[in-house]
Amino acid sequence: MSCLGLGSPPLANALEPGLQGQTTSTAVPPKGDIRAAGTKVGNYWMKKNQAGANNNGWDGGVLMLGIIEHWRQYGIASYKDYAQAWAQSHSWGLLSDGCKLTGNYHNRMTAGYTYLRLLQAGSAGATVAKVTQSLNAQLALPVSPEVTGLVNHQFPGCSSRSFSWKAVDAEFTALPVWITMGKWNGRLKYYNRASALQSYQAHTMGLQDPTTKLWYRDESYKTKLSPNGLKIHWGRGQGWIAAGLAITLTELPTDRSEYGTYRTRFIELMKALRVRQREDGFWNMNVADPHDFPAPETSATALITFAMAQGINLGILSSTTYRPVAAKAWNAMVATTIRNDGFLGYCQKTGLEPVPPTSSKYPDDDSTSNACVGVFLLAGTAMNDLSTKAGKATVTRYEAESMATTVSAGDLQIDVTSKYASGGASNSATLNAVNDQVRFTATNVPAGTYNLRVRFRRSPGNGIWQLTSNGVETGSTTDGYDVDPHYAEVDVGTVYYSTTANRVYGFKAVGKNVASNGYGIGIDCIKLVKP
Ligand SMILES: [Ca+2]
Repeated sequence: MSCLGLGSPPLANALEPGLQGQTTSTAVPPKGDIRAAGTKVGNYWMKKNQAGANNNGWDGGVLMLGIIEHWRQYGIASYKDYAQAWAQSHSWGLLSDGCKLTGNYHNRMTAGYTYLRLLQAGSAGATVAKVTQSLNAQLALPVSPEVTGLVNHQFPGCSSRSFSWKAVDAEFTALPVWITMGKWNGRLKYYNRASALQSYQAHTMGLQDPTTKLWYRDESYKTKLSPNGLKIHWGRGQGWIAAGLAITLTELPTDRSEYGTYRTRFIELMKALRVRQREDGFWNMNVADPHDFPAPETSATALITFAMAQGINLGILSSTTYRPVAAKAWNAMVATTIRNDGFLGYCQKTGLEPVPPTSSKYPDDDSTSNACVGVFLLAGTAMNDLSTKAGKATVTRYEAESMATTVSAGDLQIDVTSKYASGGASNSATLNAVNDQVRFTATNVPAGTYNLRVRFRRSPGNGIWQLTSNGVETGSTTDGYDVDPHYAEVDVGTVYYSTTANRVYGFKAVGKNVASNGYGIGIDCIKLVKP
C-alpha cells in the first residue's frame, strides 16, 4: 500500500459517460474469447470426470450435447473422443428402467442426439439402433398416450406408469432427438410426432401462457404463485423450450407445414424473455418475478442465450434488437460464473422450480452440474457464429490486490482471496458513509484508446459507487449490492489516454441500495480492452 499523489498524470478524457450505461457489456466478444471461455469450462469438466462416469440419462445427455456441439464448432479432437468414450461405455444405449421400451421417457432420449452426431461423423462403432428402437416403440403404440391425454400410461413391459411429456423439459431433452433423427433417416413420422407432442403441451395441457407467452414447467404451475404472489415461470423451463425450438428451427426443413408454428412460438417466447432480462444480463430462476430468489442462474441464462443467438443466426430474430441482449447475457455468464480453474458455478441443480437460498440446489458459487456445463458450451457455439470478429481481445488487467491502494480516513481496505477473482484475489473496502472512497494507482498505463471495464464484487454489504479516473467522474454509478455475493463486470465506456502515465482509479460511495447493509466496495480489477 502507498499513498496517492504519484505526480499529476494527465486527465483521462472519459468519453460519453453513460452512453453505454454502467452495465454489463452488450458487445459480442471476438470469436477467440468465446471459444476460450467454452473450452476452459469443458476442459475442466473432462479433466475432473472420466467420460464413462457421466450417465446416459437426461443430464448426462445434455452435457454431451454441449460437448459434441463444441467439437462440431471447433473441431477440438478431445471433445469428440470424450463423447465417443462415453457413448461406448453405455453401449450406445438409452438409460433403462428395466422396461422393454427402454428410453421411452422424454428424459431418457437425450443421449440419442450425441450418438447421431457421432454416427454422422463416422465414429467407430457408432450406432443409433437403440434410439431408433425407442422412437419406433413410442410411435407403434396403437394410441399415443401423449396425444390422447392418457397420462401416466403404462407402456407394455414397464413396471411403472409414465407419461413422457408432462414437463416442458421434454422440449429440450426429447424434441431435438425426434427432429434430428427424422431429418437423418427421412422419417416424416418423427416430425409429425414431435409437432403433435409440442402442440399437445401448448394447447391441451396449456403450458404456454396465452397472455405472456411464457411457459409453465408443467400443469401444476398454472395455479401456483411465487412468494410475492406472482406467477411462476421457471427460468430453466423457458430455456428448455427456447433452446429446443432453436434446434428445431435449425434442423427442420423450412417447407414443413409445422415450421411456421414452431417459428411463431419461438418468436413469441423470445419477445417475452427479452423484456425480462435482468439488469445484470442474467435471467432469473423465475422470469415472472424478479424478486423470487434472484441469484445469477447459469443454466437458464445459457439456454436462453443459445436460443437467442441462434435465432439471430437463422435470420428469425432481428439482430439490432436481440444481439445486444444475447451478448449481455453471455458476457454476464463469463464475468460471473467461471472460476479461474474452469469450474462453472451458479448453476441451479436438478429441479423444477425456483428454489430458496436454504436449498442445497440453490445456484451459488460452488453449485455446478453436468447439464449446466452442456448448455453453457451450447451457448458458446451460437455466440461464436454470432461474432463477426476473429481473434481475441487484448486485455490488460490491473489487479486491485496488486495496485497501491488508499482509503478515506477512518475506513478499512483489505485484499481477499477467491477462486473466482481475477488473479485469485480482490480488494474489499469497508466504508461507512457517502463520499468515502477507495483508490488504486495503475502505473505506466500506455497511451491509447480503450474500452474500460471494472470487475467488481456484489454482496449484501456493498453500496453504490462512482468511478473516478484521475479525479474525473467516469461513467455512471454502479450498484454493488446483491443478496447473493458474486463477481460481475461493468462496461464503463471508452477512454482515451493521450500519454503513458500512472492512472488513479477511485471508487466513491455515493449511496446504497435500501436492502444493503453498508457502503462497502469490492474491486477485483480494472480491465483496459482493445477489441
Ligand atoms: Ca483481482
